[in-house]
Amino acid sequence: MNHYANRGVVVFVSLALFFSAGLLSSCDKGGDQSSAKPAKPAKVGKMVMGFSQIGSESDWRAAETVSIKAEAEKRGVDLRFSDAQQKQENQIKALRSFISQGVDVIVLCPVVETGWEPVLREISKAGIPVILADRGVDVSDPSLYLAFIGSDFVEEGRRAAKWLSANTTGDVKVFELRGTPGASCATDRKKGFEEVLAAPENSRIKIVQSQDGNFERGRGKEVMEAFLKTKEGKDFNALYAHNDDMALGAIQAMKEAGLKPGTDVKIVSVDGVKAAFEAMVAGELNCTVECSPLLGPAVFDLAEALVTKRVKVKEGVYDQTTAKDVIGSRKY
Ligand code: GZL
Repeated sequence: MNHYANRGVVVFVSLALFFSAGLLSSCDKGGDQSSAKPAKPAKVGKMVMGFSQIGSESDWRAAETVSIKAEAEKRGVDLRFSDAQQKQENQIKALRSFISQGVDVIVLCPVVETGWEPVLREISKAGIPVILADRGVDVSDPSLYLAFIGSDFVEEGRRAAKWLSANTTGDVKVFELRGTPGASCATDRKKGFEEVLAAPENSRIKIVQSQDGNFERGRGKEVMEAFLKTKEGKDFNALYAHNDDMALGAIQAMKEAGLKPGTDVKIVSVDGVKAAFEAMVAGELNCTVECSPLLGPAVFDLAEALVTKRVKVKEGVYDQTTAKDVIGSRKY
């Protein structure tokens, strides 16, 4: 599987300069330039960005959307925002619409990893740069997008398992509430968690059942209600939820079933939304692994570098009234 490079939340500004200088363009594998339009000239005036958002399935997603829209407003960007209600076909429709609108740059939060190659090739032929925000794609030609901005989901899974290992003793029977099937963050959070459990010192920790909750609070509650009625559901003592919203739904179900979440069942989830902190203060959630949704500044820094073909350097003006104060911190 040709996974995107996963380097945490990093702005590949140097990569952006490299690409925007036309040294690398989004062309088909093997350097076939015929299918991709030549790089556009530097944009002057208001940038037009097409943003394909997954949906509004969780508090995390809502926070990401706020971060993007606030940054667009702050920078005076013409943001064409599309909410796909977690349907890939809606995202693909929006991407094609951005091509016909002739946007300067496209940002895609892909709901799942596969199925993007045809539309990404159409975008490449239109000469529009693509930035992946939040989740990754699995494509045979990584030049179909210029950079990925988001978290290291494998590491998030490792951190969840390491917390569980450090904060439990004896046999631990884990129920896993998975995110959207095929989403890079769900696949990788599972991968990282299982990687740590595979260590010999963690042989006492086992996943006894694993179900999809689609990152939604309501589904998390429903799935936990059903699980509690099963044989394993009567003999488990830990929950690993791929996001806080599903954990909070499951906590509701456990309380309604007479269990004490956070005490009878150790609960670790991912995201770090405010409701998770409220649950930890209430003693109902034990741990949340942070995954920042505040991607707006990084996304716009990179988009501006790609579209304007420049990164503005911050500079000041100094005179005799300020020289004494700053001279000690001058680097040149
Ligand atoms: C992770 C993001 C996930 C969050 C969920 O980067 O894609 O999707 O963990 C959200 O809360 O729905």
